[in-house]
Amino acid sequence: MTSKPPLEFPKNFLWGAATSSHQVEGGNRLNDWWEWEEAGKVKEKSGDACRHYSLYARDFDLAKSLHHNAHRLSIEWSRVEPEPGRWDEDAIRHYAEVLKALRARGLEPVVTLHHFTLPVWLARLGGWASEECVSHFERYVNKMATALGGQVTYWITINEPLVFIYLGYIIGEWPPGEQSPMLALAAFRHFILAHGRAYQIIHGVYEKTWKTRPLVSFAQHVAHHVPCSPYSLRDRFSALMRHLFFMKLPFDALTRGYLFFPGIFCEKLPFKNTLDYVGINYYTREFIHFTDLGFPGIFGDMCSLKHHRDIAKRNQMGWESYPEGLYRTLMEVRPLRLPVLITENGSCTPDDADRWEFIRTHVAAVHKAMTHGVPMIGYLYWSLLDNFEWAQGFGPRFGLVEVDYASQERKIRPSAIHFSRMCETRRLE
Ligand code: IFM
Repeated sequence: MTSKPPLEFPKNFLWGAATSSHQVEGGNRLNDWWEWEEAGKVKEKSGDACRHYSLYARDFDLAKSLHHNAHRLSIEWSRVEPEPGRWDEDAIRHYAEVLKALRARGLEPVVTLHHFTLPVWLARLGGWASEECVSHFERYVNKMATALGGQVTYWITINEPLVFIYLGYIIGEWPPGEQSPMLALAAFRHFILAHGRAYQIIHGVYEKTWKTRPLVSFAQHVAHHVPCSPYSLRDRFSALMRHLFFMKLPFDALTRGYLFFPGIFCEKLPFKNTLDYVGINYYTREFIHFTDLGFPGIFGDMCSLKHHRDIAKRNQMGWESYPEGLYRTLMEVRPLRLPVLITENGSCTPDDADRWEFIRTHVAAVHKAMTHGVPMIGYLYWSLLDNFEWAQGFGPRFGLVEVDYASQERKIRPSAIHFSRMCETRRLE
């Protein structure tokens, strides 16, 4: 029996892991999530989280020792702008130090400007449902690009806007806890406007101040949507609607410059081509079944199909490992003719062997897409550390590195070592 040749990756491929401020930093008292936690809306509070705000250098040492050459993190808006228009220069200096610490270790920073949390003052002004939020975001982006731009090439304006909208404005599980399709649509429109403006602002600041070219995108959560029953036209309709809304619509808006959803809205935007690359957060496939023809009913519901014979193992969040879905997603974005960065992909599991199997098979899917013409920039695993998984608290363990929350000790998992071999050799055996 002959063994398969290893899968080779290009020299400049980015390998690393991702985090976000509220999930790891600890003590983010000035944002809407902290307030939500204090109000008892979730089972666990983020508290000190991984105390990464002070332990970042130690954590980056770990990433370096694991042969990562890139790292994604987010800036905590509520720290740098604790009141409208008032900048906390210490917090800005902190993030400048964080970026320097990454560069000093040979890690390329990938910086997210908004990862689910809002300063409390902005949430009180109506958050993303209010158009005012767009101009506040513009001011914040301008300040960050000016203060930190010298260290950053890869920017992500907004993380997973549609997840945020679904959980915050449709089912109300996250702040602001709304269940309003009208507010959801307003927030969606404002996210699109905010991204477009942020794109223009970052490019403007780089042209004027840094004389380099940034690469700006957003991180889109993409699930592979399939009908619960392939024989049901109604299930197929809902799966298609979900796919159009969650995948096609945002990319069309940001590349072609119009917001269009059949029968619901149509608007020409004041910008187009505002993606320098595509950021994909991929985790699983979702089985969808029809509920009704209203809004958001047309997007159907998820069925669990617990006993379906084709379904692979599920993780602590109940998500199935389905690498083929990542390959198909990448093939679907290929016509955009933009480079693609996997901005998140990961699994939370008590069985670390499953984590490595997850990584191995998903990286193989990325490689397959590359050989079929998708220009890949890199792969960032979610997450470097175990962390605060929002409404699910500290239960789900996504980390390459295990965190003991009581002692704040870190322990490298075997899957991290397997992954590090791949990062070092740029090949998957
Ligand atoms: O932890 C989250 C992250 O904040 C956004 N993407 C999905 C991850 C896992 O649920």
